[in-house]
Amino acid sequence: MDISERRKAHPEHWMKAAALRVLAMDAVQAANSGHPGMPMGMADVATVLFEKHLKFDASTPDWADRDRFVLSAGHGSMLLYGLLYLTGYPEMTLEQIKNFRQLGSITAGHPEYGHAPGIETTTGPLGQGISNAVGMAMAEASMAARFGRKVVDHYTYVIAGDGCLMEGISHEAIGLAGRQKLGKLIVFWDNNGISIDGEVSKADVTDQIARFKASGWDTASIDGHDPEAIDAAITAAKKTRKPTLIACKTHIGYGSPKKQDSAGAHGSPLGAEEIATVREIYGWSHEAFDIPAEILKAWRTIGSRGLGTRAAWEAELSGLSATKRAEFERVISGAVPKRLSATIKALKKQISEEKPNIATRKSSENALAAINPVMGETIGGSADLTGSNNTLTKDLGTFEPENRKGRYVYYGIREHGMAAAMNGLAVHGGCVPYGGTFLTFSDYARGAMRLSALMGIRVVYVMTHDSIGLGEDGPTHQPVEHLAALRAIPNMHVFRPADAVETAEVWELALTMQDAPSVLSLTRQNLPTLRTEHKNNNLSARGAYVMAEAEGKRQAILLATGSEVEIAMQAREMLQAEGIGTRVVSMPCWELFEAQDEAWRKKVLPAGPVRVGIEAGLRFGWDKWLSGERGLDRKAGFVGMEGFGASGPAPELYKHFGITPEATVARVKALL
Ligand SMILES: Cc1ncc(C[n+]2csc(CCOP(=O)(O)OP(=O)(O)O)c2C)c(N)n1
Ligand SMILES: [Mg+2]
Repeated sequence: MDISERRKAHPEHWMKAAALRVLAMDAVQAANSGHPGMPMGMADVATVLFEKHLKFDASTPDWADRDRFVLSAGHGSMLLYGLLYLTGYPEMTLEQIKNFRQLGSITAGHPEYGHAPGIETTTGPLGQGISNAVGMAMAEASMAARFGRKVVDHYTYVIAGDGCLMEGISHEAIGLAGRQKLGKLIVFWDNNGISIDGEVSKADVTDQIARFKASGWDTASIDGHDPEAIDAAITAAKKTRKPTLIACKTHIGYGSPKKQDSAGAHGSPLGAEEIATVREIYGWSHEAFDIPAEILKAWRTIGSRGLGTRAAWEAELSGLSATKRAEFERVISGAVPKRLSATIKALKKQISEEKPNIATRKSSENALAAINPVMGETIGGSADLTGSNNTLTKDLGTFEPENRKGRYVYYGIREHGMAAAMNGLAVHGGCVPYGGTFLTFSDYARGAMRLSALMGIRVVYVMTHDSIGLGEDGPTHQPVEHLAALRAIPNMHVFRPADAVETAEVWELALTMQDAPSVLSLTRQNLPTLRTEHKNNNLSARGAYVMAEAEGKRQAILLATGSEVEIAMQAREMLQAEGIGTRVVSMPCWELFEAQDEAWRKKVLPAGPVRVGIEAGLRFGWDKWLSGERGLDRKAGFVGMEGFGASGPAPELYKHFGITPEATVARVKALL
């Protein structure tokens, strides 16, 4: 069917979809940058979805029970901005559309979470959106089990491109979704056969339908420009108990004589002349950014279609018992329960009395055993290392199709998919995800971890086996550059607790700080309890603090994190015995220390003494604390790794690589 026939067959639909197409063409042209091809190709699918199926109310974008819509093919951002503007999301004004991709506008190059209501997650790095959506659908299922279908009953829709499906992360995501039978997850694949380098077939001949089927999905193949076929496919997909892939055969740059079906439509303006031609083909006679009243009205009617449903939903919410309703509102707001603080204090007190000699991964499990019963919104999990990451606590139950009340997810060996799903759980709201793997495999999750930080969302990465201290598994498994690499991500809190007390403290911080993700770097090897005197205050909250003060004249400061604080304490004993006054500073979180005022930082790191940093990782980044912050190059030293580790028992490795109290003492003395 050519365009003139399509226009005749569905004139009203055509004009609504044309509005989306024209806005995309014009905004990209005005910005002289952007991606018109994808919105022009997927406008029909988006129009039918919003008009006939999506449950939303543009006037109340944060309605907790709205359907989620994820534009995984984030380069097509103008499709999303156009939808939000046309349906009447208050913040998405025509002014913002005109300022597409300009500094300070909410219409960024790729959709950014937090810029405007209606942008459910940040997309652009291909494959992330579809993988976030898996987490959103999991959150929906979990919330429904906890609060009932009367208040939680929504779908998650995704538009994904060839790129999203080619990315490895999609394989992890669809495997997880298939296993979890996420029947309310519906993915539209913009099957246009084109990516930046030209025909997709140059690089990929995967039978996507067969791949999704093999992963436990339902599938459908439709003409992505036929509104009736789109409607029928969505109606069918909503009924099944499996997630559904709807392969939509489309034309990139639909209607552009020069660019349709070519990579030329992907990521550059069509040009004024071509745009004029396309307008004619569309039957669109209006100026740029001029949406005729009648068409805008039709779109606004779509935007307010959900008003009644939302009002009814609010009545349902009021019908919940007071306790349940308060709990629902609390978890949606993201606030931690009041009991959390007292729970952590009690745990800390118990630890300082019992003084266990345990790995911080075990301390983390103990902290979770206290936290999980008071925080019904935690959703734990691990990428097939449950017994090693110590992420499972009693009574969580397994999250699975037969038990949506379960709060523990077996993510499988899918670090990246796990991290992206956790992002989805977090942005959905009502869930606080944490998930484990070995610290060294943070590399495999990093793409999604960076987005947790960029979005500023509460996701807790439980990363155990955090140094050569893991021993015999050797250098493939021993992180050396990872702490530096994670600290390099803005807005990521990297916690490396020194003992069981600090571990309890950093868990409290990770759960309380709603606007940043956290990495908990935890040991495999046992560590003594260093904080033997109970303090109600969360000392880790300031990032670094004096763990042991110098006796006599303060000549040295040892700065250490995690397992190396014990080494610092032993080195201090030896130095004090020789009359060298030595302070030990524990630094469980650089980022929080950085955020303290100068007075605190100066108190912890005064000018003058020799400073030696101790961490079983690379020095990269440490000089900020050693020679910066009132320190001096000639008085700064570091005890740590200089390259990859080795396979062997942990105590021997520490000796072999010279991360010992003796080496620390020698370093201090050489600098005095
Ligand atoms: C992880 C990642 N790699 C590369 C890119 C750069 N990139 C943006 S769009 C694109 C091609 C996507 O092709 P497709 O999904 O088919 O989109 P279409 O051209 O059909 O709009 C690429 C490689 C990216 N955004 N993310
Ligand atoms: Mg494509």
